[in-house]
Amino acid sequence: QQQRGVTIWLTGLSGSGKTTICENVEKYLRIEGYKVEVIDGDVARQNLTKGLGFSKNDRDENIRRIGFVAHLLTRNDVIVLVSVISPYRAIREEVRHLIGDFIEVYVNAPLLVCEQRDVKGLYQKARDGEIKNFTGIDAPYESPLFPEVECITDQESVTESVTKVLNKLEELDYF
Ligand code: GGZ
Repeated sequence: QQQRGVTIWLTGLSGSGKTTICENVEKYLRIEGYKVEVIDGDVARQNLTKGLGFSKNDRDENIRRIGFVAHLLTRNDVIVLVSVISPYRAIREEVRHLIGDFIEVYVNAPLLVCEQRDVKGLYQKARDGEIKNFTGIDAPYESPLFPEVECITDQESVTESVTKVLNKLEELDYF
C-alpha cells in the first residue's frame, strides 16, 4: 500500500518538548521506511523565513510560509513534521484547511515548567526584558481547542508522547 501524505503539526510553548517528540517520531517513521521531512521553526527562521521577527504579523507570515511548504510536501505523499510555536489559533486553522491531511499535536507543558527547563536561557532573557514579545511572557499563546493529540510533557514520558502520535497516525490510516 502506498504511503499517504500528512502534516503532523506540533504547537506549544518554547521548551514544551516539540523538537524532542518530533525527532523521535521521525526516527521511528524512517526505520519503518516512510518518507519524512521535518520543518522546525528555529531552523526555518535561518532560511525560508529569515528576517521575520516575533510580532503577530511576522509570526503569521512565518506560519503561512512553513504551512505552504508543508502543503506541497504533503500532497506528494510525504509525512511532514512541523515544529513551531504557532501561538495564534486562526493561522493554525488556515494552514489546517490548506493542507487538509493535518494532525494537530498540542505539546502542552505549564509555562512554569518550560521556564524552569529554560534550555536556551531565553525565558530568563525575556524576564529581564532583553527579549521582547516572548511567548508566554509578554506575548500570547492560544492553546488548541480540539487538537487531534495532546501530549502533556511534564506528566508523560517521551515514549508515551511519541506513542500517542503514532497511534493517531495509525487510527487515521496514514501508517
Ligand atoms: C518565542 C522565540 C522568541 C520570541 C526567539 N518568542 O524554543 P526555541 O527558541 O528554540 O524556539 C523558539 C523559536 C520560535 O520560533 P517559531 O518559528 O516556532 O515561532 S512562531 O511559531 O511563533 O513563529 C525560541 C526562539 O525562536 N525565540 N525569540 N520572542 N520564541
